Amino acid sequence: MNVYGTKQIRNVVLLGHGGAGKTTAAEALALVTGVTKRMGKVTDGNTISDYDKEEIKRQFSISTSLIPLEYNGEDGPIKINLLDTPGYFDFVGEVEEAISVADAAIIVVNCKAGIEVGTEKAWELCEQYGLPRLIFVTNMDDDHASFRELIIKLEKRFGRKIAPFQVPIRENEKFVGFVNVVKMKGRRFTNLSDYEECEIPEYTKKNLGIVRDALIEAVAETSEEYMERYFSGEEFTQQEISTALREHVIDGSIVPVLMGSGVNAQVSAICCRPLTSISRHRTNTSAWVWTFPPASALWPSITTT
Ligand SMILES: Nc1nc2c(ncn2[C@@H]2O[C@H](COP(=O)(O)OP(=O)(O)OP(=O)(O)O)[C@@H](O)[C@H]2O)c(=O)[nH]1
Ligand SMILES: [Mg+2]
Repeated sequence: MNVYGTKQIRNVVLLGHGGAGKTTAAEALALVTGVTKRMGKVTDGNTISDYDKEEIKRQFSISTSLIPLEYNGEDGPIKINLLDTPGYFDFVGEVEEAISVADAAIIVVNCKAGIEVGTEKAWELCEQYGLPRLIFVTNMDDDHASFRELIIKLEKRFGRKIAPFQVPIRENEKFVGFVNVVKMKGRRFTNLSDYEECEIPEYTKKNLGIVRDALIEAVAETSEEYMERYFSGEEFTQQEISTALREHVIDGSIVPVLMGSGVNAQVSAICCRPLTSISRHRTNTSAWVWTFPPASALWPSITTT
């Protein structure tokens, strides 16, 4: 077993409404990162996270559980302590405790259910604790789940911080992959979270253009020099885009939205890479100090997936 120093450990909290799909996403992440060889189901009562007798009986999380994942980042292995919290408000104390030790948050939103009270609560807590976060939209396997409608609702509720970094690819109404908006590349799932590169479908291009423009504007806002270059029509390099977006996620001015399906384990490591590249430590009881690894270690998911 690897021994990890403090700088290689990331505490990431999973937040969201009851039944949104946190435990299932955690189970899928455990599978795709090799912690387990089989994927448990909440309904079968055999997930790593909901192991308590009451949780098995009731089929929802009651206490926060920790799922340690090992992940090979660009700068070597890191350990991600995934904290799966309960969504039901009766157990909100568990959520607050988990947030108080977290470096970053993943807010899980069920695409079909949309924004729920628990989503709003999760967002408020992240604001309160100043946590960098991303939104993971799950249930994309549901044929009636509209990602576009959800994005509109998220923007309306949480403002322009909301930045879809992926656009879904559907074939015969089935979710089969996504477009990486930062790299402008198509990805088609092959097995679980694995994927191969594919053409960007024509029908996605209109939405993709809108989303991409918004991201580039965010990059331009990073500095006056960038702003001038943007207005003079100059293109940014891939490295510049990734670095600028990373800075915006860290300072909370951008919240990436990624997608997948928990039950089909189409979660890929993208769920944890961007925000888990950030580590922080407490200097005293009231202040947090953020420390960042080199830029190359950040945003690998966005730049390499
Ligand atoms: N079709 C589909 N079902 C899902 C997906 N993710 C979760 N589910 C189902 O939704 C139900 C709730 O999922 P959980 O993972 O327990 O949700 P949770 O957010 O952990 O819920 P709490 O522990 O109550 O906060 C389960 O029956 C899952 O099988 C998904 O991506 N697609
Ligand atoms: Mg749960």
